[in-house]
Amino acid sequence: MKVGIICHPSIGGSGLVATQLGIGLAHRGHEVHFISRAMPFRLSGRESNVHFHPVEPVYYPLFDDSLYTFSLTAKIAEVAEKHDVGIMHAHYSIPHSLCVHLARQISRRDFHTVTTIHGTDSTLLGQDRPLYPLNRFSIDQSDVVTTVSNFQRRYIREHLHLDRDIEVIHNFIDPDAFKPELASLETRRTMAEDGEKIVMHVSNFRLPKNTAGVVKAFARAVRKVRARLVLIGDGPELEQVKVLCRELKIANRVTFMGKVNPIEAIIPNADCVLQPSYTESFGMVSLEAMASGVPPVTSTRDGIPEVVVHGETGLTADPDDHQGLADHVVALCRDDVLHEKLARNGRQRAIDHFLWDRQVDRYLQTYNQCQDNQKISA
Ligand code: GMT
Repeated sequence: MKVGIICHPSIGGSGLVATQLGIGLAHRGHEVHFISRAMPFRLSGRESNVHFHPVEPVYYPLFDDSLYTFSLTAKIAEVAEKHDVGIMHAHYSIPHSLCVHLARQISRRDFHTVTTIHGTDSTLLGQDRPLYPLNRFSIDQSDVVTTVSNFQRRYIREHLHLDRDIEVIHNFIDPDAFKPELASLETRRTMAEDGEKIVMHVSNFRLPKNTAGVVKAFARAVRKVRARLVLIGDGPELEQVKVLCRELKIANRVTFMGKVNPIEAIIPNADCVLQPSYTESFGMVSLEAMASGVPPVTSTRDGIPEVVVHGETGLTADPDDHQGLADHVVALCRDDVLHEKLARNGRQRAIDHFLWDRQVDRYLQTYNQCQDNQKISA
């Protein structure tokens, strides 16, 4: 099979899932064509059966933007024709699903279209009024629509008013890449002093991630346990977070690491991850933590409970319940028996429910189904 994958290349869950899917398909011998503005961050460019097609921006002095959707549409059509690609898979619908739909209209090579909705492409950004009708229309034009949690499917049906099949394929993890054995004293010592527990948060520091809630909960927890907050990532809320750390007089307890890639050898050194998002279709960091044997303290919202089972594989609370979140952090720092139980169960759940291999097969079945349907109607 020849598959085109269209994704956002920067650090983020949708790009990560798209990349791992492409690598999984390539391992099975399929030919994979990534189409994006830059090399997706987890791709080396040396993987066999994998090709990368950069989308060149078009600048014209009359316009402020780079007319990306035009260039992307043209590139998708060109790749389909030149490489005889039969499936084009858009990850994150805005603007990819529209570009794929338009490319199909202009390409001389007919192809099937798949859209995977990841989160804010249907919730926050997807509800933006100027984007809404075009986004809804282009998703509906896809031969197949998938999303990453049952919560997200319900949301799409109710809020995008789409009365059509939407398949849930949960996100996935490679348990050989994320594993407890990667913890090392040497790496741990780059983040915290001996005897300090590590509470870690990883995100793009946007409002939905509730980074202020992370700091407020940690400020309460640190009154009871000797701990350090390790913040990984970068984004618009970062400066505000620094100010809050100073106001709450915990700046000396916080380490800012900026963007870290790869993250596999970092997460296993944490005693817990603290991810109290306001909205999250799935929550890749909590899954990465579980696979790494690190219990997540996370929120009760949206798709998170499909990943983290409260009291079994992690602990959850309302994102504004700073005391509840703090109590969970304290419990994990103090209670070794609880920590060990959640760590063990979390890794097992990651393997049982979110295995990379199995979910790649689910996507392959979906591709096969849309090809079979076409043959039947032809
Ligand atoms: O929608 C976003 O905020 C960005 C997107 C991304 O590209 O990282 O994140 C979404 O997709 C991830 C992968 O499927 C999910 O793990 C995240 O939960 C989801 N984010 C939200 O729903 C806020």
